[in-house]
Amino acid sequence: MADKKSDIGLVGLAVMGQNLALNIADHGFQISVYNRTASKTDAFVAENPNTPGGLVGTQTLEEFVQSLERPRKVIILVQAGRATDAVIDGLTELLEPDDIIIDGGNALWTDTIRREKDLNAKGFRFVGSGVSGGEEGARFGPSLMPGGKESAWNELKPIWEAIAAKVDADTGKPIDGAEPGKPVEGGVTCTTYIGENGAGHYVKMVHNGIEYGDMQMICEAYQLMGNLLGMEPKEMSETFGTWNEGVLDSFLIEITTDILQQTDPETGVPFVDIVLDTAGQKGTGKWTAVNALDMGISAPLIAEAVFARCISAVKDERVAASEVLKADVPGFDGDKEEFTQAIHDALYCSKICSYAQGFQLMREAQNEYDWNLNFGEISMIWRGGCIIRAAFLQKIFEAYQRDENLANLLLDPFFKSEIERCEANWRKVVAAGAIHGVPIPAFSSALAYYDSYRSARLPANLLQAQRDYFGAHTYERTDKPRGEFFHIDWPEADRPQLKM
Ligand code: NBP
Repeated sequence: MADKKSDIGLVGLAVMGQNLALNIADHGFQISVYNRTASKTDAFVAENPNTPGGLVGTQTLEEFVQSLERPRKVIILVQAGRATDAVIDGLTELLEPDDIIIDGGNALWTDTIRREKDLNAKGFRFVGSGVSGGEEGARFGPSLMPGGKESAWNELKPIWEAIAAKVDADTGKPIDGAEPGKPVEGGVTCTTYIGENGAGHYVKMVHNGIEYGDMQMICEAYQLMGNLLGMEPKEMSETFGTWNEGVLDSFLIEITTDILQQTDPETGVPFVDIVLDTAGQKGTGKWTAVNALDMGISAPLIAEAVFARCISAVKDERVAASEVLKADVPGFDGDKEEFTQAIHDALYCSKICSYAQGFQLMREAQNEYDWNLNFGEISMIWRGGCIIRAAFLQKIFEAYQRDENLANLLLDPFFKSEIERCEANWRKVVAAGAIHGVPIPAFSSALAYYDSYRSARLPANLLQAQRDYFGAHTYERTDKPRGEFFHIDWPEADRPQLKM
């Protein structure tokens, strides 16, 4: 063991843990590491002998805890859920008051709230930090979303700021040579204190929900290009590449451009064509959609993105249904170039709606949990290091700079004018999807969201009348103040009877 105590420790040496540990060590911090299966620790330390800060491999949790400088800072990067609780239980036997546990996994925010309460009661401090950007982000600069007591964050801050992504605010490109721990001049360090208890993990969850939406929207653009315009993957790649130069400039468009260029090493066919069309999921998108339903906030695009993965997963059933349900739809005979631009615009408008929904969720959650979220800062720490990094986030930042209490992104003057500019094409694409039988649930639900949100009057008056009819659920009147409820005695005799 090293003579000097380590600045920080990390438990869990799978993909994320190994990469984050190397990132921390690269920034000059000595880090102790521990993994349940000790052979992984040995191999990891042996493979990385010369990091600037130094890796200290430990074989037992006791040895690990003893190797850390006080107040100890321990990052947990194990499987979310029971494994995290098991590691916390083991640590609390050994840690001392004021020591800090940091959960960097994809924890459910309500688990984080529970854990923080329990740990605070035992005298420990706890930070639930979202870590985004996958393997690459963890290694070279993730977007980090920490939540918990501010005193705990202040202890962690120098390390979190050192290892987080640092990007140019205008271009989103990584800034080289930024000094560890120092905010970058003219740039963004992709971490900030998010808020109390589960706020960091909540914001990370919404990030993942938005990521589901972004991926689904790109897939819908791809499907329209293929099914309606007959484009081959290489041609699509060129189109996505062009789009990446404009308002859609983002990591996900960039990797899509690359993926569509790739050929399958075994067969030589476009790689994307040999990948089976069944999508998996780990649950954070579903959590976001479930939470939207629980809070009564409209976030249909994120939910549609989850459902799109669900229906993709019933491949055999879809193949069988395709033989039976043969819709009589016409082929597309419009102008290819014009329609390609229309797809671009539909994607852009839908993306604005998707982010509007994500930020609505965070706004409601902050009321529910008494957080004080800074939406402008949140959009900026997603500017680099994470999967949804995009030029577009700069515009969201500017929108919240103009009005920190913005009711909905759609009402910001910039986004309003962008939608007005592209709206006709968006409608054209949604209509084409319906006419030609191409499923585009994200594009269509985004348009329905937009049209609903801008409707002064929705048909919920009839719905409320139906509720009053069958369940005496009462209704409010257009000619009386809000909050006064009425009920009509629907005559029994006039009620339709169920025919048996
Ligand atoms: P995994 O989620 O695959 O977890 C594997 C790690 O958990 C191993 O170190 C394993 O130890 C340890 N572990 C388990 Br499983 N049960 C344990 C227990 N009861 N006690 C102690 N250790 C236990 O690792 P990952 O993919 O690196 O992800 C780590 C966390 O980061 C997760 O919460 C994940 O959701 C989150 N995350 C992942 C990504 C990504 O791109 N993968 C991105 C962002 C966030 P062992 O070696 O002894 O089995």
